[in-house]
Amino acid sequence: MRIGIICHPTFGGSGVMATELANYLGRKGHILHVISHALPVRLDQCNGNVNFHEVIVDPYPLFHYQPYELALASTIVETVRRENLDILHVHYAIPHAYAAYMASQILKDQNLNIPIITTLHGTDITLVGKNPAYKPAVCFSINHSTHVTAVSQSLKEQTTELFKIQKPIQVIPNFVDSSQYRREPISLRRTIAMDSQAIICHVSNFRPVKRILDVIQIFKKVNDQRDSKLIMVGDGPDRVQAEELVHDLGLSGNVIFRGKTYDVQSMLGISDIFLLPSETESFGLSALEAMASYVPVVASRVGGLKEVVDHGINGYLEEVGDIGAMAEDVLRLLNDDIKISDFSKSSRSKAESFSMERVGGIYLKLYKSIINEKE
Ligand code: GMT
Repeated sequence: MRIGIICHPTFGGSGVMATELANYLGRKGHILHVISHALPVRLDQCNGNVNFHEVIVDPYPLFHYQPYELALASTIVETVRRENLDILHVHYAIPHAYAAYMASQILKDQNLNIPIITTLHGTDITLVGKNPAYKPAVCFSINHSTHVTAVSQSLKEQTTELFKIQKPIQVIPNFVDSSQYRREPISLRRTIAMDSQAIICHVSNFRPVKRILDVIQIFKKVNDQRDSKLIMVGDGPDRVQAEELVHDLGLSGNVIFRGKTYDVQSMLGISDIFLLPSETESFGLSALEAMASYVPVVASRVGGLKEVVDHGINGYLEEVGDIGAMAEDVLRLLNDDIKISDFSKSSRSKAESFSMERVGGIYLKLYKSIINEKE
């Protein structure tokens, strides 16, 4: 098959999923054309079947906002025509579903019919999409997609609550390639922490929805009881506030801000516990990646996290903002070698149930059935 994938190129989960899917399908022998405004961080450029098209928006002084959707729609039209694509898969509704719809109308005018699958990832619905400034256009473009998928049952339910959706929404969860995740040798761990110290990790885009100040407060409570290290991976608007809090709580020697990284596997591979106390989380891909690295997760009981983490088996889920309960969960695990080892093994086996082979296969089946229907 010849597949177009449209995504955000950033470290966020939707871009990571889209890119990993493209890499996987390329390895399976399909031809992939990934369209975005920059090279996606995890795209496998060594794979000859995976191609990248950059959307170029020439700045023009008349425009207060540069018309990205227009440039994207035009790039989609050109790519579908030139590369003879069978199907488009857009990740994250805003602005991709809208631009893909426009492209499909332009192509229809040229007697070309291109089906569109829209995958909803979370904030495109729960935060950005429900904003009245975008809602009608988001709702319209979801309803005009050929097929709609959501990354969790929870996101499917939220979407039908927030929007008048006339299309059935198929739940296809995110996946992880567990072969890329492992425990790292002790020598790497020793570059961060002493053997007596636990390593706690958080990975996100440091937006308010991630509640990274809760991460610091939870860590403070843990560290008061047990000398530990916290690795903060990622970057974003709340970083400065978090660094100030670390300083004010006297934790500067124990908290490391690593910034954005291409090698999240190594950070997770030396960690003991992963913290994700988010306000909302449609799935929690970073939690799944931690679990693939044998790292139990302590998180909030929200959205799709309930479909990823099994409370009391491979992690703990608490109410949003309950930093006391989350700190107790972390300490319960750190103070019980047998429990943490059981949770760690169970985390890995849960992650394996979200395998790339299984979920990638579901997407392939979906593409085939849509393309066959079209013909
Ligand atoms: O979490 C973010 O702010 C990034 C966002 C994205 O678009 O990359 O993540 C969303 O999509 C991920 C991939 O499907 C999910 O794992 C995240 O849970 C979801 N984020 C939220 O719902 C807050």
